[in-house]
Amino acid sequence: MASRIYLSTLEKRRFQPGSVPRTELLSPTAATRVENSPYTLALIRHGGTSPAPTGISPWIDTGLTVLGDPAPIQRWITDETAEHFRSGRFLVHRTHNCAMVVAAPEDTEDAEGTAERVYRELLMLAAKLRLPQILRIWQYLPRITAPQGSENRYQRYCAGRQIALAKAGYSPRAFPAACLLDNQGDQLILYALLSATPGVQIENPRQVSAFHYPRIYGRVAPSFSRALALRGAEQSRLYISGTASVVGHASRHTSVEDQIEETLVNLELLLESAIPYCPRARQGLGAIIPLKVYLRNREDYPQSRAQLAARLPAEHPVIYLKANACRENLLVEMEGEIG
Ligand code: 3EB
Repeated sequence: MASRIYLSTLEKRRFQPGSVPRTELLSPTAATRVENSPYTLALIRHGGTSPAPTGISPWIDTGLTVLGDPAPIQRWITDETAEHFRSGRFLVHRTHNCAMVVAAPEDTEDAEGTAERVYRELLMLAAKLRLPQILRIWQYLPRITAPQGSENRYQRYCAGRQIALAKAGYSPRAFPAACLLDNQGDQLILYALLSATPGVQIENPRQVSAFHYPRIYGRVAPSFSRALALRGAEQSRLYISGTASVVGHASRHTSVEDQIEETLVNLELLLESAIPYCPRARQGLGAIIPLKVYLRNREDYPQSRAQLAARLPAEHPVIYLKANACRENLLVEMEGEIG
């Protein structure tokens, strides 16, 4: 059989470097219309009931409670055909250059063991898919601040996560952008964006890198980057970690108003640091679509909404979710991407 010399148009597109997904916001009805599109990588839904992925479909349910208006669906779109299949505990949505993978393992009393196992499986899957870079990870852990021994579950989770990453030889310079909050359910919900090419780590000059936090917050520091930038063929993306009212390494302020203001200062400075790698970061907070805001107390929603409306462009899409951050004194956390 003659060897193939020419690449088809589809193959050429597949081998174009830096093909990364972008996102758009859709109504639930519009999202249902594109669930079978070959270019739909994943559909992220908040406020749904069943977080466990059952059949093979692009839907990813966070199971989190939405505050205020129903949240739009965030569609991750690729310019290559996406495939959807199961691999072990994970549901995989992939193209040649990237994947969104999701798992909802049963939570155990031992958050360290849970984290070590799921990260080990995630890293093995990433290697198998030849998409070794974890760019972004979303993690929702039940009872995040409940005690476990002399520590709490978040601190144990940090230990398990670090053990698995270190065993795989994962460099702190490549730590994913992450968020880690609680959910009201009994499963850890974890989904991650994997890539063939590494991102550029962006840290925040007014915050100590999380992986250098002192031991007062736990025996093992959290393994995440403040943000990762990924150079695309046409446009760069920025994946922004959960950002809170943390200055240096300490939580600041007791009121939600002040925490929101401090969080926005953190986000703005992080974006400024990212401009060389993602020019759209110059547009500031308005470039983060949607901005996701996690609130510890649902009573803080009206105040938060009014405060953010004054700081964002008119009609800017913000999704408010009820979730507890990993430190009890943090009332708010925000994340998103420049997709
Ligand atoms: C902070 O700045 C807030 O452990 O994966 C934010 C994002 C936070 C991710 C994680 C923790 C994590 O430390 C908490």
